[in-house]
Amino acid sequence: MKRFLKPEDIGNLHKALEDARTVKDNPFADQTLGKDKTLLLIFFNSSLRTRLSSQKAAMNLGMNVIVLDVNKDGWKLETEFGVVMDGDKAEHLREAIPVMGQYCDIIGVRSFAKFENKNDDYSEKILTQFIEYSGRPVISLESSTRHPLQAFADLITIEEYKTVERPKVVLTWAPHPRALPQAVPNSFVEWMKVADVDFVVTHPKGYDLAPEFMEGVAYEPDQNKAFQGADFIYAKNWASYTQYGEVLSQDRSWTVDEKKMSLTNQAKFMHCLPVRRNMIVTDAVIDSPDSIVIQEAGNRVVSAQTVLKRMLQTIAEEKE
Ligand code: SN0
Repeated sequence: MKRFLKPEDIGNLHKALEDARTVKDNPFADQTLGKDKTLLLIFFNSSLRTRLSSQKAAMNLGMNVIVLDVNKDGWKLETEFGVVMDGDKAEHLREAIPVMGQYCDIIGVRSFAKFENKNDDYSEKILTQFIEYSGRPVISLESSTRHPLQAFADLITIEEYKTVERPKVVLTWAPHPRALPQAVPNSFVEWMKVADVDFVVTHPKGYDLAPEFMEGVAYEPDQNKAFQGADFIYAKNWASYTQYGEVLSQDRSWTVDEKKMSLTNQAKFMHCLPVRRNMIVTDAVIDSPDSIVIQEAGNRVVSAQTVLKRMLQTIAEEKE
């Protein structure tokens, strides 16, 4: 495996879930696979889970890890091509990326949507340059349009907690004070589409996700109707795609509360975290025994380790 951005990159999903199970049951079985191999994690944005779980996953595989927070350390980086670099940015990504590639075997990149220009974000301007110029396998640690390590961990969690063969999974928009990216919901939709689940998305008017993600996905405008009989409620805020990057609603009637959860089939509550309590979800719901947000975050190690293991295997095969 040379890159990890979307479900296709991991191949057969049943096999990937089996691998994840193996990794979870015996996390230290592949310590020699990562020996003398280095993972480099580059952050253009904040992180708690992604940074720690990727580090932990790499350590479980015997790897070394280097982390660079671009905003705190290093030179200010220019990302645009063809500009006269007479401002405050000392180095261009075009040199910085291949240099980073010299110091590692696998590279992970976090770079959120900037919301300045829909086309720049949806063409994955930064991530694409890492794929093109690093010379290394690349893992998205949340790019402008996707968060695949999160979605894979979500699927692993759903597999673990489902009580019926084909659970009903609901992705619901929920209010938030700021404009948040569509990466988490886009990836969640993309992974649920290929998973063995009945999947429904619910959101207020104006919050349709990009058509390339929503194609073929069931949409229910009435949140209460969507919740009926659900086995998993996955809450997330995102800013508008059509009115790109705008916050069109902070309607608290969309907050996930006990009344709405009572319409479900005693659904498990999920969220990628960080979560704004009493905006996205009430204290009572997130603190209830049906909330599995911590276990979900725990599975971030499993998803990262399953992906890193595949990449290390590819590197080993190429050496043979
Ligand atoms: C990010 C997002 O994509 O929604 C990361 C989620 C894994 N979330 C935030 O930026 C939350 C920031 C806030 O102010 O609550």
